[in-house]
Amino acid sequence: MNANDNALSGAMPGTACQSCALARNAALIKLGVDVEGWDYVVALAGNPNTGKSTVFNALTGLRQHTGNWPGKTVTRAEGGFLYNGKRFKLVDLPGTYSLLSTSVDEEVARDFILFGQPTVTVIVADATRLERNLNLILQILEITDRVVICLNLIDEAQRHGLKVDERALARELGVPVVPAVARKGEGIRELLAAIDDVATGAIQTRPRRIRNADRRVAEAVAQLAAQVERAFPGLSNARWVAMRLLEGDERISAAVRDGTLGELIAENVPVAAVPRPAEEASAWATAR
Ligand SMILES: Nc1nc2c(ncn2[C@@H]2O[C@H](COP(=O)(O)OP(=O)(O)O)[C@@H](O)[C@H]2O)c(=O)[nH]1
Ligand SMILES: [Mg+2]
Repeated sequence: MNANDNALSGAMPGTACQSCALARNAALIKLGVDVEGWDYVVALAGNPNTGKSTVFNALTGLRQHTGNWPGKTVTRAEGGFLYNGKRFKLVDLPGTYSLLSTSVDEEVARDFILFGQPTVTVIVADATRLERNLNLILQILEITDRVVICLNLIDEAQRHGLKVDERALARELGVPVVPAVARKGEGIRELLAAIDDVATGAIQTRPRRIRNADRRVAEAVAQLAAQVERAFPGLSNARWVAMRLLEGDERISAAVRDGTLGELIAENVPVAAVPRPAEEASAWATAR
């Protein structure tokens, strides 16, 4: 399947905001990510056992290293790949079922997507357990609109007589969906193309966001979101922030109070922020 084959076409190049790029870099450095030498940062998220590590290895080959998240005993794998002449840094997030910060793993994953502002977040989903995986997918779509879904374990789904209509799913979720059998390398090429298209803005996503069923909750969220937006103009996920504030989320409340929430203001189109020496290219895997 072609990654563009999903009713999400229509390039809309925008302008890079240098101060946004600097703020994002500062946030990434705080999260322990070396910002030298990349054009784009890609986060890899997903439920445990969906083939995340397999996808990571297929994308980065041997160009990877592991360490810990700053101040946490949670391990992190990082790697890089070269695609279409651009350097992508790939950061593996802990496998989680949700992003509600009820465990260190969930907190690490959420903070990275929220504060690290990866250019693209790839969610590896298990095609045999789509319903369960949709929980995390929808939560991530509330935070960021730059998402690609890797619908993995298609071979297992077939073995169980399951067929997922990935085009309908892409339409419903508003982001590209790439079917894959990561263990055999199937779909990796299409995944790379989709990541590149979302990173450059060649594909504009329209993420599905859940509306509150209860009118009073919806009104409270809308009111608070408007205030959040006034305080932090340009914030792309004010609604999500408003919902966390209503829940009494300590970390988000603190970020609003001390102004670090301003770091979340997204650029229109992520563009290379840090120039790097040409010889560094040799340190990156060349993706197929
Ligand atoms: N059948 C099948 N198995 C896969 C596929 N991708 C990964 N696996 C297997 O699923 C298991 C979990 O994969 P892993 O990458 O460790 O998952 P993670 O926990 O999400 O990082 C491993 O045994 C993989 O070899 C796939 O597309 N098809
Ligand atoms: Mg893993």
